[in-house]
Amino acid sequence: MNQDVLADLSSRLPGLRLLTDPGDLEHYGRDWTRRWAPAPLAIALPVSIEEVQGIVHWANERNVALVPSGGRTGLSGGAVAAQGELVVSLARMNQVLDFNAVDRTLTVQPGIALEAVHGAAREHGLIYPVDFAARGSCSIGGNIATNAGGIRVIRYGNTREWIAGLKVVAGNGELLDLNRGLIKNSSGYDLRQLMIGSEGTLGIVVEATLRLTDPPPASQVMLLALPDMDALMQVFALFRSRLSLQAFEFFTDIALKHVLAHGAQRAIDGDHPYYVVTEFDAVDERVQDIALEVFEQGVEQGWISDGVMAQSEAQAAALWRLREGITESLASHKPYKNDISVRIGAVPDFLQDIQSLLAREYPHIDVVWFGHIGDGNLHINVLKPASLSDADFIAQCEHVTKLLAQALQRHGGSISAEHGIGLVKRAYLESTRSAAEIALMRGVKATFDPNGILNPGKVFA
Ligand code: 2HG
Ligand code: ZN
Repeated sequence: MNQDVLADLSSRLPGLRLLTDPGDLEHYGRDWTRRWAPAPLAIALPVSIEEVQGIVHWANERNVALVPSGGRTGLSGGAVAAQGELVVSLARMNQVLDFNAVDRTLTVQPGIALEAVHGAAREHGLIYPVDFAARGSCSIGGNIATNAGGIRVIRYGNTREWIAGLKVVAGNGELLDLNRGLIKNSSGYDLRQLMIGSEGTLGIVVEATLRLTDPPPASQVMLLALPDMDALMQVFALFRSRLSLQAFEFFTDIALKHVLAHGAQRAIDGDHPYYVVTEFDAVDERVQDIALEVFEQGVEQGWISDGVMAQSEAQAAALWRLREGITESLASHKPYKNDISVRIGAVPDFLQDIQSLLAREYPHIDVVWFGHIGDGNLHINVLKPASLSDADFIAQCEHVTKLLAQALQRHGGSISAEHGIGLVKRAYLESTRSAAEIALMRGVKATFDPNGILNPGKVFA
């Protein structure tokens, strides 16, 4: 049966590369979540927009579900193919197509890695400023599909700020050329923005024109140790009032324990419950003095217990590793991940609320807190104890996530700040989106993908 379907696809698109080896099905059938057993029909590796269109037209006619696939570093199951879907990997469409010096844009294919985009921008003396730890493995198409955020959002915003144009094959097979690099365009609905963050449920990104910008001035990186969670936002307000921040990230002592066990270097002695890595513009010596002044002020107020300022690029990288290495250092513990956000102003009350909730609900389980606290975005990784089965552990975490979702509703937050809804957060979409909004979203889905072939089951059931 599967053979017949694939033979049909091959006769329709004779040049299309298809993979069906069990190892490939396993590799391309999952993302960084490990909850679902991969079971795709096959993997298609198109090399052109025409081939992508051909696949989508064929899938509509034959009623075959498609899972668009980038670097599969996602954490919400958005790229999982566990139901006999055809995975459409954009891995072979990974070239830089154009650089426009006047527009300051870079046009790329969707399968290019974020790190390669960074490199291409740098070759022209510019930067593409969205950045995060998975930069080497994730693809720009996947970044666009989730409106990826990362560690520089505080300065530069999310992916959506940097997409000047998008070519997309919609669920009905039509090729849309959206916004075409325009800075100003008030001619109707902005379908480009609708595509960004749609998790492969409305269309497949086949080309993107990225906005580039000037590199930031020289910067300074500091690691701070804090005595309690309340101090986090106090220190943030203090640093932001005097310094021009490029990043403000936090993590807890448990995160530090794991990242150190994974090879990172300790930078501050002693036991401290909370840490902050911050980076700020440091154009001249004066900024160093201001940073020290601000640091002293924080110490006097009792908000900062210790700190270190990087003395070299290597030391700055070592400090960043303490934050950026967390996800990898936790992977073997099969963490259950929450990726939540509230307005920056709501963070202190929200933290109070959920701190007691999590302490009560996970009394004997390690809960690792970290994330982009300067954006109001918190990552909570709950580590599976060896004594619990996968199923029991997930059931317990789902129960707590329901309570967390209620807290988010009370505080006006979001159940997914930057990782997307995918399969993992689907049951909680109603907690932070109204019934009216969801009904409109379903309508949008039906318009772009009338036969429901694009990433079915993701975002909505
Ligand atoms: C990060 O900020 C990523 O490091 C991953 O968004 C977060 O592993 C996580 O929960
Ligand atoms: Zn993050």
